[in-house]
Amino acid sequence: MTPGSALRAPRPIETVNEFAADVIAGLTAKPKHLPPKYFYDLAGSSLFDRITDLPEYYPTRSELDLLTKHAPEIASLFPPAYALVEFGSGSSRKARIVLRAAASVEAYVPVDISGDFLREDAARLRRDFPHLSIIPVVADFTAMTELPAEIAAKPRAGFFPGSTIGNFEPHEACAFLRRAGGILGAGSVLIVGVDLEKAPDILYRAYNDAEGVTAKFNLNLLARINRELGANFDLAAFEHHAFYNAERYRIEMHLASTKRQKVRIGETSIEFRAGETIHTENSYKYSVDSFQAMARGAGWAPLKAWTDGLFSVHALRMAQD
Ligand code: SAH
Ligand code: AVI
Repeated sequence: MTPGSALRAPRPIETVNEFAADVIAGLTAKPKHLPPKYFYDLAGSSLFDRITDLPEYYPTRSELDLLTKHAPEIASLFPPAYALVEFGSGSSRKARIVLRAAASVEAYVPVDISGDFLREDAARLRRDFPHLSIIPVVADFTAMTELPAEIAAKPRAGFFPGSTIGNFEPHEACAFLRRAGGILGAGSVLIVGVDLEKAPDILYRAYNDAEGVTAKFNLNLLARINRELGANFDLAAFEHHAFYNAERYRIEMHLASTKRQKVRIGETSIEFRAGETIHTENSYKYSVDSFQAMARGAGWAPLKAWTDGLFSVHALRMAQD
């Protein structure tokens, strides 16, 4: 999808075809897997918002506290008359903290793949920040090459909170940081939220909440495939599994088939063994040092890291040409 072009347009047919092609490719592969970006339709983004308020899901609370505490210092790193670009903005709850502290910001560009959710958020932002240009972009941020023309002449600062970077494989995270550097430009500052390695039981609880919201978020992927691709997944025949893989420093989320079964997606039939899983998400955890080493490898100089022992917020600067 071309960045900036699709906000008011109906969902283009290529998007549906790309979704179908990725789903069939992932479910006919061994082991079965699905890309986590497809969690986020309107229902998935709303479920993620509920996750952020769960008592077990510490990352959002930690990051909100760190941003609130350090917002003036963060804002002081940004250039005058700049545009703030957020990758994977969701409800923009964290951007609001930065935008309130940033006297010289002129435009906010939330980029998200979840178009309906982004549209609703943009309307609220326009009401709450009437002096700012709000320029939402519906796009896959891993494929973005440019920013909207309206901010072409402005200096940019980047914002990538939520530890969304943890949902990439480490080599993809490095490639994303490089791409973001190209989009934001030489000398720009990027603020990134990164979840930290910690005791496995804290991580386990964060992805296995007592209320079952994370399970609903995971299962919504199958519900979305039913809704949009006319599949016949029986949601009651799949279970949410999440566990910490200590060797790879990541939480893994899977959907496990409770029995031997066949599922139809259009013309394609997919067979499941009892206990077979679909790997739906990784959420990598870093140390401050391991994240900074990766950022350096992608051309970013670490300026500062703020942590509360659970979560980290990093300020990075792109090298000058
Ligand atoms: N920044 C918010 C939301 C994080 S959830 C916060 O910190 O709370 C991750 C967000 O990234 C979701 O809103 C999701 O829709 C978006 N997202 C995930 N993969 C994406 C992709 N490939 N391209 C664009 N947005 C993506
Ligand atoms: C968006 N992302 C960083 C979340 C995470 O923690 O990996 C998504 C999530 N998955 C389950 N709970 C939250």
